Amino acid sequence: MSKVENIKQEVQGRWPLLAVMLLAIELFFGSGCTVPQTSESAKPNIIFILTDDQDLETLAHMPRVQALLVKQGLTFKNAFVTTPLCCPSRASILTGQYPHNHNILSNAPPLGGFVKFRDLKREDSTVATWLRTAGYRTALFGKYLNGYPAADNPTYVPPGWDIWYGKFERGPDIGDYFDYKLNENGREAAHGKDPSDYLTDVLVEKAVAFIQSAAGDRRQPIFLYFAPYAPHAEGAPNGPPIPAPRHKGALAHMTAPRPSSFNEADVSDKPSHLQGRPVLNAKQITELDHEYRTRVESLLAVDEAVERIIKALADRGELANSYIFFMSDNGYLLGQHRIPRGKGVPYEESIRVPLVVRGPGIPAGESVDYFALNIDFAPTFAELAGASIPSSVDGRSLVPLLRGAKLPLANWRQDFLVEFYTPPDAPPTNQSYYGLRTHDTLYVEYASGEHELYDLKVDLYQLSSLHKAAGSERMKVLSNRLSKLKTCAAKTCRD
Ligand SMILES: [Ca+2]
Ligand SMILES: [Ca+2]
Repeated sequence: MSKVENIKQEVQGRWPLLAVMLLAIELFFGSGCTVPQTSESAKPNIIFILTDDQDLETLAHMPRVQALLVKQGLTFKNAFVTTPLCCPSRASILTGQYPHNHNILSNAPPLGGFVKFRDLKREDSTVATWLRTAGYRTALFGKYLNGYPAADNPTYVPPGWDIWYGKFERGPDIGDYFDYKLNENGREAAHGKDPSDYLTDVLVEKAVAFIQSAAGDRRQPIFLYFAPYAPHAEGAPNGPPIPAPRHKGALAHMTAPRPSSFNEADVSDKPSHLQGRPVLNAKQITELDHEYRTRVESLLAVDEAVERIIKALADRGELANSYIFFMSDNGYLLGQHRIPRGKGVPYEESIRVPLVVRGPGIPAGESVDYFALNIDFAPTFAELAGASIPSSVDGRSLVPLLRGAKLPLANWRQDFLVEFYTPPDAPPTNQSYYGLRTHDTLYVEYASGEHELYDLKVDLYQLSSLHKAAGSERMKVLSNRLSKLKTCAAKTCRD
């Protein structure tokens, strides 16, 4: 039985009322419903829903996203981030550039973080400024960049945003799901512990109000950037995420997936910083199962938020003229390759993300194999908005792909760069690397001089690195291509 069928049965068994409701949602929002017409020349609304640290597998546990986006839209089966870490990935989403070009290499100074992004003047040219110039009303709800805001200017609103609900970085007194602060359009607002303060719910409340006030104005299309924290771990050191009180314990029986890479038996093929990892013990496995449950439970509020956003668009007669994108800023591991939790590594669970798109002209319930990357969103949104795409952009607009598998796979990009930079004071759990991902290969060069090479046709779970057996000729071909990509800029990244 597929995972989705599992969920369906689970939902039907556990919450019969929810099952009936989901059917009603499908019928209401499905292709058969009549949607009020908008003028054909009106620019489309662009809705971008960005979760935090959501790995691909967990998407199956979001029944509304399945009904309203997956069944009604196009799934990119090969969606990846070029750096599996929050701040570099989000900077890539905003600029359409690889980290080696926008220079936000990690989450905190000196390698990265919000203040560096601001001080490098990257905010003067982001997808928000481009779309605003193209006539859009732009709004952000939730997480912007790690380290936001600067202590000396907590009510700062970056250029390009008309409406701003930016969440403060967590701190000793600032949480991620409760007891947090938002910059609400230039006013610092503290939210407490009441169930009604739950971050995802507060953000969607604001987002729906924005749709109700703005999207009814046919003269001005909207760009809505909705970025809840779920399912990111809460606080340091890596506490599990906090579900909405109504969802706490809803999935008490769930355990983390156990792919063949779970607690990898032999890690002698791995680079030295991973070889030293002990086999996970029973206590660690109990903890990661708990974290998995709370991750999925925390996503249930996001699932509901997606439905509320879509309903708000439908109520305003704007759904048929709206593109809705759903993705995550990076993936996540729970026990694979003996890594108890986290991201950053170049393996599939870390770099692969969910990506679903619905909107005008997009086929319902289809999927495609093209590589789609986080650097592609800025040029995609610019093209949809009729904005000009700056020549600095490394990514490619996904618009030619949105009509399904019409373009031969060979006419699209065949590989991409994965880059990761370790802060000087980081624990020795990972190290800087450059990786080359093709449709059937992952090749990695570490700062230590070590290598990895996986043949994904036969080793999807990356259990046996072939770097020693591959032969110098093959390694050289891969290394040459990687050298080109790691210094590419704009056109040379896109070609
Ligand atoms: Ca993240
Ligand atoms: Ca192995």
